[in-house]
Amino acid sequence: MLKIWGRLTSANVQKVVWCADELGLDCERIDAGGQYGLVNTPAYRAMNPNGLIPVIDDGGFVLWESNAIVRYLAARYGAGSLWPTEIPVRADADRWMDWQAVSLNPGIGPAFIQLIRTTPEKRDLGVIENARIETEKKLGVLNAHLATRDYVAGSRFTMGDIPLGCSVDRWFKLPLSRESHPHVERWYAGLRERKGAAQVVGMGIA
Ligand SMILES: N[C@@H](CCC(=O)N[C@@H](CS)C(=O)NCC(=O)O)C(=O)O
Repeated sequence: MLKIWGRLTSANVQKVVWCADELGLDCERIDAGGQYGLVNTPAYRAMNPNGLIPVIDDGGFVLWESNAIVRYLAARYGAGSLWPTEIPVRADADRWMDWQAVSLNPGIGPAFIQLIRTTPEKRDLGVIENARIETEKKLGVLNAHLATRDYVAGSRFTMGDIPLGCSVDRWFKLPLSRESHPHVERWYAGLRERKGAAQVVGMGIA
């Protein structure tokens, strides 16, 4: 059975839980990180020396780094579905996974920390505004891409939609004013209907 370590309030853990659900995998999730601790124990550090969540153990194969985990599960259990077999389609899905981590998340992350994890008197409004401006620019790029396709890698849902879906879900739940990105909104509304997304969508922001 697949084991997943990490609290469900983490968007990075949500990616893995959503992916496992899409693939119909039998799995056990163990709360770790945040108020659950565990990440500084020697046993956990032996699995992930960074002391971060998520981590998986799939029949003795241990892996950390959320997008790498999504890729691994898709490749191993989802060839032809989450893992496109056409190489250009797979490269497209891959590209949007990298973009989520290196372009989109650096804007959403600071906005989340300031608005959700920082008390009002300690909030830095300049950080929030910069994060908002950067994220709106990035969502404009995604919006233009989704104007001509149903999902990030084309006409079918793939692994590429999962990390972005978690990031956009988080962005839409943040208490701040947002610009309209109709194609992103249409795509996100479709993702919300998926059974695999239920735990992510149903999660409050904390
Ligand atoms: N790049 C890593 C980032 C992992 C990460 O930063 N995880 C956060 C939660 S989103 C964490 O472990 N925070 C410490 C904690 O929850 O105790 C990944 O995508 O897996």
